[in-house]
Amino acid sequence: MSDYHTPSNKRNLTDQELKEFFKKMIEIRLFEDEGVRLYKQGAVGGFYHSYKGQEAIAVASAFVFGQKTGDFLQTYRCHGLYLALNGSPQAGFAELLGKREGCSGGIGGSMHLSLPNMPLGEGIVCGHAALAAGMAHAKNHLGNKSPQVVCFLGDGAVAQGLIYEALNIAKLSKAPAIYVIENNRYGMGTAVDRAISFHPLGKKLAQLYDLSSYYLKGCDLFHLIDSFTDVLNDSRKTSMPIIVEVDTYRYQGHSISDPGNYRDREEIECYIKKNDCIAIIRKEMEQRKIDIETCEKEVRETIRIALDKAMEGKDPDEFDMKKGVLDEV
Ligand SMILES: Cc1ncc(C[n+]2csc(CCOP(=O)(O)OP(=O)(O)O)c2C)c(N)n1
Repeated sequence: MSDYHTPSNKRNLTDQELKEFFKKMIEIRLFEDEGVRLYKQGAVGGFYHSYKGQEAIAVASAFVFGQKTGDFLQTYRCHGLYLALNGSPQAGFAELLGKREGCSGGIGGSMHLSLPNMPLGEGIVCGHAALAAGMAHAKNHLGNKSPQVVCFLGDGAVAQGLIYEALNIAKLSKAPAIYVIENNRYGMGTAVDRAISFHPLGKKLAQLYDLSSYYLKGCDLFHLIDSFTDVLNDSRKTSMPIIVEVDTYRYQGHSISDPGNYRDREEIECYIKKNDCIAIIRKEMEQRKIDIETCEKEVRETIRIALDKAMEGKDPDEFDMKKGVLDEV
């Protein structure tokens, strides 16, 4: 589609910045590859939702909205944002493996990686949309407008009633939350066109509440960085909720046990061939003659060491398991 947002400025990334972004995107992809491998071996309990294909969105938003200063809420598809926010790959793997050294103490698992500024991977579709409104409202109330509240949702959230309640209250209370809808074209096995009666999702939702909206190209890190910068400036200027819809695609099934019978292999391959976010940044690096091989080697080593160390972790004991559940503990 050609109606993506046109950024007002183009940021010139340095070679060093480009390298760091590339490495982070590769880190997410390799993490997912290893995670899926562990899941298929039976080493990871619960469900596993891969972020493969969507890496540029997490990396660009962490960079623009503040890796350390923003507050982020994400769905169960949370591994990419966790790593983009500089979550340790070792603590991430340990969490997948249910080890007490995991980022959520080994009791959250794949769907619930967490960091101080990413308190959850939300399992309830759209469950955190109202939390984001509340968090943004609280910041207003406390006179602390600097940390940005960013709430990631899937396209499936737009079919949930809660999004309407959350946006209504966010608008009424002038809560400057940024809602980022990662439209990866499917909610489980249902294509978004079959699940939601209006399009474009972000624009129509925003019209309902008279809010700003942006439609972004999810495979293009450069476009995302420049566009998210416009979103951030808009949020600071208006101090109102904003809706961002990002056009993206998930490469793997909804979860790893999804056989994917609702789409052809050809559709996936065709998207990857034209729009892979890592291939796009790689091309720019090639043009600038940046040493891609060394970057990849370094990330592979980081992932290997992180996984080896995570495997050595301990299982949570009874005390760990009850923490936060029973008052007396
Ligand atoms: C309130 C609620 N309804 C249904 C489910 C079951 N469910 C889990 S994931 C999912 C699909 C969500 O798709 P989407 O929001 O597009 O996110 P994606 O998985 O594509 O990232 C559904 C229906 C749920 N977890 N919560």
